[in-house]
Amino acid sequence: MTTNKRHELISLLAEQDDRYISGQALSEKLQVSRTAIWKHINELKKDGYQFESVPKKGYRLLAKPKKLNESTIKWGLDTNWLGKHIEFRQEMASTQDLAHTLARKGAEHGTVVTTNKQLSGRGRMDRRWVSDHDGGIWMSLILRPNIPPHQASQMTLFVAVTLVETLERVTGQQIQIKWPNDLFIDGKKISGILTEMQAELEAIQYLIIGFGINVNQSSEDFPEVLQGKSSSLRIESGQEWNRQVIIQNVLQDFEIAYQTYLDTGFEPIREAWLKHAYKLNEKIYVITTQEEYAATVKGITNDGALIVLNDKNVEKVIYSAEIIW
Ligand code: BT5
Repeated sequence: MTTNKRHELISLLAEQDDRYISGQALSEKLQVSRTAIWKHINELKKDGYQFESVPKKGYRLLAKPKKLNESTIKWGLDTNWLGKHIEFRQEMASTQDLAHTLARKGAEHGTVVTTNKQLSGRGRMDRRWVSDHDGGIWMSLILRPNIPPHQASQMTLFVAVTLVETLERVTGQQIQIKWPNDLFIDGKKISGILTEMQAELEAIQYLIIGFGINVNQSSEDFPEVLQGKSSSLRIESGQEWNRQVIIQNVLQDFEIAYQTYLDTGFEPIREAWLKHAYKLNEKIYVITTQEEYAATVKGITNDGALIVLNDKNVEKVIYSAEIIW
């Protein structure tokens, strides 16, 4: 049975809610033999699906697996191009690295790379991203957008806005964006975004959008250096979350928002970003290679730089600096 048939089988079973569906009905709908259905149900059980089967009545789906893999993500995923190809491994060094390798070999636009644990997850400037725990979402998307390379910086902000909106809707938490790429709940980091690009002068060959979301970790799961600074959706909301559901929502929203971004440009994203901006109109301290000063956060430019007012009320545009928030 092909992977598609298998997804159809799971969808058919899930559509029944609490009712049974007979092996005969399944075999007719999927146009495969009853033996094939039976074999496949057994394979799905190994994947963590739980069924009840009653003679003369048929099968009933009792529980979906919690474990993450290619098929549990794909099951019920309602996208047109994002995640049609999913590269999943139980663990890997970094989803960014594998995504780069696949992209260089020609992986298609919308390929998703994900894993349960990263052994060398990384942030910007080769900082370490703690992700050797299977409670999070560690994911990289391969995109081949038809935009000029200088516009790529907008993508990090676009991803931040899209992630915030999805995570707020799914979890009911209030999430803020700390410029440029951190998602915060109540002053603690729950997610980080890393955009990397391979480009020529005129055109982007590919973008790798990586993001990590702390979902089900508890406080003890974070190393000491991150205590008090990092958090997870579970810690903040007091409940566990199904990672597949979050991933599916993220991918579905991302696909729609991506098209809107290509059609309408950056302005709506800038506005949405401002609504979620961490410390907007509040004081921060900026340290650059040339100077350091107290400033007030005012907004972002169209290329994603931070706009602040310094202590003499002069506007400054920051592309990179150390900021004490
Ligand atoms: C980021 O970098 O925040 C981008 C993180 C991107 C991670 C994803 S996971 C999937 C993909 N594969 C990868 O290998 N990476 C991407 P940056 O702004 O440089 O922040 C890094 C800093 O965040 C670290 O120096 C720590 O202070 C903090 N940090 C590390 N792990 C964390 C975690 N799990 N939760 C919260 N904060 C963390």
